[in-house]
Amino acid sequence: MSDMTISRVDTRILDVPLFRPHGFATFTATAQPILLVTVELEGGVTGFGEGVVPGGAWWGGETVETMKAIIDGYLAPVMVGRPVTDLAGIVADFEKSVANMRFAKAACDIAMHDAWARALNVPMRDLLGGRVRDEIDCTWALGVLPLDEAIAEIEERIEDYGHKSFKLKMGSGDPAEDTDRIVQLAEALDGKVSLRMDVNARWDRITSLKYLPKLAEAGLDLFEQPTPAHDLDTLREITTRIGVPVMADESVCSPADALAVVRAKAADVIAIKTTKLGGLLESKKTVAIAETAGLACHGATSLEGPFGTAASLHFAAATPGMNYGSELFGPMLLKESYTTEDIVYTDGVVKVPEGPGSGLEPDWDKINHFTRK
Ligand code: MUC
Ligand code: MG
Repeated sequence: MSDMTISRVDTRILDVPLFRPHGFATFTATAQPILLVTVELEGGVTGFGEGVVPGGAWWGGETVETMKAIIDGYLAPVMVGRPVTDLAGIVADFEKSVANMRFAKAACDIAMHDAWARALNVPMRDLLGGRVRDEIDCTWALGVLPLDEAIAEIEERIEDYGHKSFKLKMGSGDPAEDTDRIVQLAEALDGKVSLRMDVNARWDRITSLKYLPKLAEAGLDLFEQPTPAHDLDTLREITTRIGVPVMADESVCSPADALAVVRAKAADVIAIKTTKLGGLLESKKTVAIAETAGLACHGATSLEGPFGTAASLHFAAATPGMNYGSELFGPMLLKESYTTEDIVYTDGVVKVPEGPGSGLEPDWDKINHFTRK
């Protein structure tokens, strides 16, 4: 077995254009900044991780710039010189140097998992418990779009990729107009596909109680984080009063947050993002809590590129509790990718890449092209 000692940790910021703008409640992304983290082992193997937030600081406060500073200055020194087989010990030791900053820690955790799996010449999922599934349903998300553009995009995605469910971003405009737009979209699609909404915690209680029933009546089958993350009482009220399953996203950024949601009976589904949760080890703990309490888990995205998306796919491939599909479409939103092979999306599912580690290899010409100067 090649020398497993971590010899070097590098970080570089990539600015990767999207094929169309992606409108969130308070921000519209036209490019995706991605912090590419590489972990090199003495034996010559390199693992890849991505530090990614959806578009920028608006979602959770971290950015590629903060992640780069935290990794370069504080997390890399904990890693370099130690065997990658110390992974759990290294991740535990991160807490001695850096509080919070889970997106940055996730990039390191994932790059170390990738390096270790590549050194063993096994797929990443073998380090995560072994095979449960080879593919998972993939929802497509529409940014905030006018009705005609939304219908056209949905029809195109059904035709090209067989998506059976769509997530609709809301929250940027007047709630009445926003709701009316989505109701009209649901009427136009007439139950042909599953429709969900995500307002990124930007509605208050009274707005949610006024407009979510209209979306329930229109047939939406999942409400993602309608109200602020900390307010579990309101999330529970929405969950119990309206009847449509509620998915907690911003409310769950750690295993402890998942336990709080379980105790508060605040949601039916948890959005599992290996980024916001601080990596694959922390995600395993989070799913264990949710699954034990009977909550469903959804393979969610922070719009990662290929390496981050592949890591989440391997996680879902090895975790039975990931039973509510996924939205692991990130690479499809990018105008171009930066690996030699693309992740396969077909017939409404996304397939777990095969091969050592994440199953993907870097295209260094593309990476250098996207690297921020
Ligand atoms: C989020 O909050 O869900 C995931 C897909 C999308 O369109 O937004 C991201 C972040
Ligand atoms: Mg969300």
